[in-house]
Amino acid sequence: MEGDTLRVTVKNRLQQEGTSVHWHGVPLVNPMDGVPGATQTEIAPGQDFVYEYVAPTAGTYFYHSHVGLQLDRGLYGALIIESAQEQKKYDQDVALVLDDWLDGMPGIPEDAMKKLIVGGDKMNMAGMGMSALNMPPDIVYPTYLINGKPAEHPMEVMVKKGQKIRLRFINAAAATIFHIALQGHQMMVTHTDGQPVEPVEVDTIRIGMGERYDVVVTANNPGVWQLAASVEGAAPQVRALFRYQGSVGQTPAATFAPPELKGKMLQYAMLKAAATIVVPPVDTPDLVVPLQLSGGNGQYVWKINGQVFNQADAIAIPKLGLISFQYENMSQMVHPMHLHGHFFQLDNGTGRGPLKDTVLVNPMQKITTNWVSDNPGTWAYHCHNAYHQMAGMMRFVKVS
Ligand SMILES: [Cu+2]
Repeated sequence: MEGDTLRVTVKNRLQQEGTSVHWHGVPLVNPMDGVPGATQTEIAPGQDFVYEYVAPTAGTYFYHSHVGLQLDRGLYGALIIESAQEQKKYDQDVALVLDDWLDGMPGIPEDAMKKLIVGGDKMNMAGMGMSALNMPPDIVYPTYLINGKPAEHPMEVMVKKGQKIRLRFINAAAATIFHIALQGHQMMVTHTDGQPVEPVEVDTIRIGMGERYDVVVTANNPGVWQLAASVEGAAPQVRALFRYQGSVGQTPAATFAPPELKGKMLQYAMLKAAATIVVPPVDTPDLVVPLQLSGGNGQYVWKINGQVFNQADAIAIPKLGLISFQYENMSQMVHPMHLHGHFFQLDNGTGRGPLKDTVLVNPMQKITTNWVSDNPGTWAYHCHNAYHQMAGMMRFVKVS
């Protein structure tokens, strides 16, 4: 519950690796943010660490290791902070965590990273000139999961006719953008990255790594339906089943792609912050930060303003300023850019753009986000493609 104190003891029982836990999207106090080098040292093998903070803002979040490629080995979980005020207009609340999985199939994420580096970004070159929605991903994984289950053994959401179901989609994948659709139904989008938006009804949602969407589905079409998450730019999909109680309908095949995947897709320009949300004033920023995203072109190196993380200084941000991050993606890959410790407002042309903490920046696209630097400390700021992050696309920003 919002306002509650969360106390979590992390016991690192890995044999040889340090770890940490980052509370993705939660605008918490800096020392609890879980970023080695910025807010703490790694929790050494055999050691414990206690995270304790007041849950500041209701919403759908997740937590994950912020060390190396541990996120891609499954060190993550859903974090739902309930609102004390919100009136519940739904009968069921279901979190659905999407993931891409290669660990042990065979090899480990570090092997995948080596292949990417040796390959010199061939996938990226293959995608030259394609639209953002069919760019091949860095890695086509051997399997994909929803709540730990592959398409052949899907999890089932059991519903009754007449119910309203809140679905919370969390993309915990390391390198996969998904398109989500529910066969036979539309989805009413109510939140992005935990924060409420004016409801908008769509057939399909594009969700980047680190993004979250909450939707409400009205169960008005009995049957057994495919809830599909299709991999952007590649053939595979993963699915859950949406099963009405008492329904004798046939179960769709694992690979069946609902026609809704080609229906009305949620665009950022359709999202407006809910009326209850205070958005930053957008007129006169105190600091404009141009952020050029680059990399690829035959080398698996990803940069912000021409520098990789370990060559760059922290970006100095004045406290309590209005900060404008102005992206220009000069590369041929999509980058889900994530800011720790703050929500930003996406400038999507509506004047009331949604508050988010992660935004997909498409190839050759320019995007502006504005945020108020009201949370002092050193915060990480990076691409949420774990492999791009490891290959340099990260910075610290120091709010002081
Ligand atoms: Cu990236």
